[in-house]
Amino acid sequence: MNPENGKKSLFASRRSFLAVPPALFLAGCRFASGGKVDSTLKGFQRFNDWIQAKVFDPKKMAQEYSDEELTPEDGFRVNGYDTDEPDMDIPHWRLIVDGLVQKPGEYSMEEITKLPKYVKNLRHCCVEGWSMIPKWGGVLMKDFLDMVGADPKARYIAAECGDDYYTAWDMPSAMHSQTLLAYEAYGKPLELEHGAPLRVVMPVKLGYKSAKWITRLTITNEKPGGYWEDQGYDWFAGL
Ligand SMILES: Nc1nc2c(c(=O)[nH]1)N[C@H]1C(S)=C(S)[C@@H](COP(=O)(O)O)O[C@H]1N2
Ligand SMILES: [Mo]
Repeated sequence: MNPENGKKSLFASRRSFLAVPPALFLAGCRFASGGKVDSTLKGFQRFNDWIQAKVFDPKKMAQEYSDEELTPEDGFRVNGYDTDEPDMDIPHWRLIVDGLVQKPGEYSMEEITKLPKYVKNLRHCCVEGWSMIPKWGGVLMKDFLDMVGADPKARYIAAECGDDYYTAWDMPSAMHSQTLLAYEAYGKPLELEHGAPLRVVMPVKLGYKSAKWITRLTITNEKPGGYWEDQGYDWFAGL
């Protein structure tokens, strides 16, 4: 693991970003909210989520970049709260889908990659104050949710990951036409450290919503938490 990217730098920057409004140093990223919310302000966070959900425009596109604007592959950063190499058993990997869905079950890569493939150059904005523009390849999360019969009127989707990370999204952001289940980066199979075999890419939100190594999606009406969200980070995290 690169010591630049691990837990240490995350905690170092958590301290500094309380003092600096994220919008000032998230180059190329326009963070819609106020960053870390003090736990005494839970009510404010709920209001903040409600406002962000209200103003979210599912038709508004995140910028897509040309190949010339891509971050060179050697600048494709790795970041994670714990490990960059969780134990994934990729040959036997299945994505578990449950909750408010017509066809709950375990879906293989073979079934997922049958959906239409999209390649998009999208900016990833980390709350720590850096961004990058990788070339992603994968399927639309919307196409997958349609395939499994996820209830489009359900409010949330919770994700679990192979490193015990977890996060969640509002349904409109999950159904957004730029939200990907990515299995490729830079035209090659996703590397383990970037979330293989399957990760989320959600350019309408801060990077901690783009879950790597996903193992389970649960469609629900009860608002789920997240690893960073439960520590006071913005739940909606819209850009
Ligand atoms: N499973 C999992 N997904 C995760 C994280 C994590 O720790 N575990 N970190 C998030 C954060 S904060 C960032 S910035 C990106 C980093 O993705 P990358 O390693 O491909 O740059 O992954 C996000 N998804
Ligand atoms: Mo991040």
